[in-house]
Amino acid sequence: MPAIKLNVIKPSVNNMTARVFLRAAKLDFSEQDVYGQTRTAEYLAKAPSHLTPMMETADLPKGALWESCAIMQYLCNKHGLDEFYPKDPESRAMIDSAMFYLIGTFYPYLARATYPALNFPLYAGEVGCSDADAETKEKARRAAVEALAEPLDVFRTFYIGDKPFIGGSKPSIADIRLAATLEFLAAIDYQLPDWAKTYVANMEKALGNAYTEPAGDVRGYIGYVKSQRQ
Ligand SMILES: N[C@@H](CCC(=O)N[C@@H](CS)C(=O)NCC(=O)O)C(=O)O
Repeated sequence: MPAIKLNVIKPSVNNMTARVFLRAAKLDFSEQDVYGQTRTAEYLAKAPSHLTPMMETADLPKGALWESCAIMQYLCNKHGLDEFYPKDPESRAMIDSAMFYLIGTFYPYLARATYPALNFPLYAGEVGCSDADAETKEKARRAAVEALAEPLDVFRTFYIGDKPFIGGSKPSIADIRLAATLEFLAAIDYQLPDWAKTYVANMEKALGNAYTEPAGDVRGYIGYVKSQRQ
């Protein structure tokens, strides 16, 4: 029985992040599909956040860890995976900054822009989750779509620069987080700039099936929701 169990919801890019990482890092793990089970008493007893991805391992003080980036950081620290998460403080600071910027700034816009098309619930307090009419909700969604371009370009100009990846010549955990996130934009036929298309293609090429297999679940789900729309 592997020491690591990853609880996942397969259509999610937050989950895709951890799923790609565990495969790319060649760690021994098992995967449990918990779609529809995150609010059961059994799951909540382990993870009161009811979130996925959620990793279980006896090594952790509470046996459980959620937040995709924290899972990757922990596993890199635990297994000395410096190629994904450099130890040098300055290089590591750039990886951490890229991941926090993604989770704190880019992802909220992306969720508001794509979740309605994906049939995912929006967060309480958002226009899209309110009793506003459909036109008002769509106006708010379009504002989120518009807002994506600026932080997306910051990944190009600041974090990636003239290197192929945020991590340099090889993908880092921040690259896994960014590439997985960009997959959701297909749900709204967002016109990714050419550099971003090349970047995602290079990620898939560099990581091979470790990327393609979990990406297949996200892409399959997007294909399904799009087919339901027609
Ligand atoms: N910032 C978190 C986001 C996690 C998250 O929002 N997970 C969603 C799926 S996309 C979830 O598990 N929702 C199930 C629920 O809340 O019951 C991460 O990167 O892991």
